[in-house]
This record gives sequence, structure tokens and C-alpha cells, in this order.
Amino acid sequence: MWVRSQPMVSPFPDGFLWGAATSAYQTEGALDADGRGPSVWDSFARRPGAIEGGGDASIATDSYRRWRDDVELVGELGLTAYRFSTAWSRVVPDGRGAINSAALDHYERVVDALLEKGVEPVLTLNHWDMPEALLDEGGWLGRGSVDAFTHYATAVAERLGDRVPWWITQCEPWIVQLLGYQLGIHAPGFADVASSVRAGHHILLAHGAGYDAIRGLTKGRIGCGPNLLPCVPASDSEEDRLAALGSDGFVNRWYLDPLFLGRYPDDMRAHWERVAGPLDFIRDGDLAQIGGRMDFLGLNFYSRRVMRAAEPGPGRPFPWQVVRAPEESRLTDEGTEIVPGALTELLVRLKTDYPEVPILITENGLVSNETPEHDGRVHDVRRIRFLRAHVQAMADAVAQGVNLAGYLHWSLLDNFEWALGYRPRFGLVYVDYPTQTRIPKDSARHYAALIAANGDLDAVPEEGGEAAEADASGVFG
Ligand code: IFM
Repeated sequence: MWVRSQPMVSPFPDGFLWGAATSAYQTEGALDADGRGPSVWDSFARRPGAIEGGGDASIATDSYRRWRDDVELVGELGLTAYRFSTAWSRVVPDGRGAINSAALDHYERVVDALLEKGVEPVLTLNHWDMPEALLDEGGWLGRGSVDAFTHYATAVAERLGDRVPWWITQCEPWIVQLLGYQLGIHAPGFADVASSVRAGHHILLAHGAGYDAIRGLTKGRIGCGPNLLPCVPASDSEEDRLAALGSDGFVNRWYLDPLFLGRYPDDMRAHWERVAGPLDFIRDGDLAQIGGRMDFLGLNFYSRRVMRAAEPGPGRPFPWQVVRAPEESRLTDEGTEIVPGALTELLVRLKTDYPEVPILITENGLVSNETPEHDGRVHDVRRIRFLRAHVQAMADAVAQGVNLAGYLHWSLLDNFEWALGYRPRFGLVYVDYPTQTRIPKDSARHYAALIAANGDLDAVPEEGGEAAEADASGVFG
């Protein structure tokens, strides 16, 4: 690896994890392999117009078959952690019954190959691909989903508990609740705001019950992986300040408070009761079952929400709305505002407002749609700058005493971006879908150099540095 002659002074502790993340449904393809059962996303993707470009995940990045190539890439990048998910519908094809050991054999091979390279596996249990059979009870709307999830989690932990150090029960409960059950633009495609909150509750309950089911099966840390979006007022007005507070309740505190404090926040509960009526699906004992089961927080961070007060109305159940980011903002190719400073503030706020546990950034990334140029390489300087800005934001948080365990970029590879299909490219590695060729982008080389320097930005110059570093280190041949 390329190392500068002066001593490196990293703001990050030794053992800080540097990695990347993917999920099963977005990468694996091979939807019929080894006894997999149908998932809610298979049927949803067949709905006309559900997926932009009309694609589906039947091939994706072909990673169920090409997993060895992906693990090689992980090694070449020098990642020290790799997050992936086990596919629920592979492990329990009919949702409630027999465990499919062929699927567990597959994930065991992946985990062992990562460990052989000294890479810590970070395993997500539910990254959205619930077995289709559970729709007979409405998926997460049915309370039986909680038992189905613990059945599945137990099977995975019985097989892999002895060697996986990081377990994430649920990926982004708010997104599943919002897009899958409130807006109907993700699987299972239900569009009913009143019942969506029930689905969210069961997802949290499954975190708690799943935690208890697998706690004795692994020495690894178990946590939940919400995506959090700091909410800021669009103006100095009291109305907009309240709008930001309300949105924070909807997006962030509705999940953080039960997970860490064992209660739902009163202000958001009142909003939900107005929209959905009595929340009678929250039974006695549920919050005690959810709370206090976070060995670490898996944090997915992408951006923030700028909020303005608004009258509730059609398509707007709550008295707030998201407004455009300020004119001068930097945006991704998907129009998402890039705000690294909000990550620092969020990390410090988490330390202040909630019991302190290690925080692992389990996702952070951007859509940056560069393609190979005449030299065959992908010169994605914007991902490099994004990475550096977020490394700096994390360093600022660490300097303020935040207990940060690591950073996982979303994503290792360009992949199937759910309802948006294959257009948005989130990868450090470019995927040429027709041939499945993987081309590490310049950002991958730059990230490799940053990892070698344990995040010391001064040791890795931004401009022109990445090519020299890669040549000197032999990274990517
Ligand atoms: O691709 C998704 C991922 O599945 C969950 N978090 C956000 C990513 C980018 O949209």
C-alpha cells in the first residue's frame, strides 16, 4: 500500500472499520436458485410501471453466483468490513416452515471467505425481501410477522452466530413503513397511511423479539439500522420550527425513542392518533419488548429534510412538507442534497439524546452516474469528494467524543435500486450489466488509499493522488 513518509495521524481509532454495503435483493439475482421461495419484491416488480425502465432483480449483479468475485473486490479495496443481507425468502421459502439449508450453506461460504480475508461480516437479516407467503396476513401488518421473523433470525444465527460479529435486525424501518405501506411505491405496494404505522410497529417489535431470539446464539453485537434524516426549518418562523420538530418525530424519533427509551414520543403519537385512530395494535408489554436492545446503532445517513409548515390535505397527512434544498446546495444526480455537516450534528445529537452505544455507519453514499471513459476508467470525482467530506464529518464527530465504530459506503457495486431500477448508480465499482463486468471506479481506488491511511485525509491528496496511489500499491492490478 502507498504510504507517505511522514507519520500518519488518523483522527480515527485503531480498529475503526472501513467497509461497503450491499443487500441480497439488490445484487443476488438467481431468484430460482437452491430452493428460494418468492419474495414480496418479486410480485411487486411484475406490476406494470412499478420499476422504472421495466427491469427486475432476476439478474441484478448476479452476485449469488459471482459472490467470489465480489469478495475478491472487497479484499482488493482493503475493506475491513462488508455488509450484506441474507435473503429471508431463501432461508425460509414459505415464510413460516422449513429452513432451506442450501441457502445457509451459501451464506456460510460467503462469511467464511470474508473472514479468511480478515474482513468483518456485517449481516442484515431484513433488507426488505420478506417471503411472499407472509402477505396472507398483510406482511408486516400482521402480528404473525414477528414470529415469522424470529423463526428466520434464529435459523441464520444458529448457523452463523459463532462467526458474524455484527447483526442488523431491520434495515430502515421508516422506509419500509413509508414506501411499502403508506405510499405503495415499494413492495408490498400498500397505500394506506392509517395502517402503515401498524406495519412500522411490527417491524420494531420484530427487532426486539429477534434480538432476544438470537442474543444467546452469538457473541456478536446486535442492533437495528434506521435511516435518519436531520430535519431543519426552512425559515426562522415558529411554524417552520414546529414543522421540523414534527418531521423529526415522524422520521427519526418514532424509531429511536422506542429502540433506546422503550416509548413512543408523545407528540408524534398524537399526530398518528389523529390520522390513524387509536393505536390499539400497540399491546401492553410491546414497548418493553422493543426497548433497550441495541448493542450498537446501525446508522444509514444520506441527507437532511428542509421543512415548512403546511395544512394537512390530500397526500399530506401531517402539518408539514418537505421543501427544496437551498439554491446553493450541492445535489447528487438524483437531486438529493449533499450535507456532510448534518452528519456531524446528527452523531453529536445521538450521543446527547440517547444512551450511548457504538455507532456504525451502515450506509452513506450518493447517486453519481459516471460511466467508463475512453481510457476504460470511471472518473467519478464527485464520489471522491463526497467520501472525503463525510470522512471529515465523521472525524469532527469523533473529536467531539462520538463513539463511532466504522463507516460502510453504500454501495460496493452499482445495483438494483428498487423502484428506480438500474438507472441510479451508487457503487464504488461500476457494473456493466449486459456483461456483468466490474470496473472499480476512481472512487474505489481513492477509498482504498484512505482506508490504508485509516481516514487521514492529509495523507491522501484529493487531486491526482488516486492514480499514483493505486499504481504504487498494485491495487486493481
Ligand atoms: O439502495 C438503498 C438501500 O437498499 C437502503 N438504503 C438506501 C439505499 C439507496 O437508496
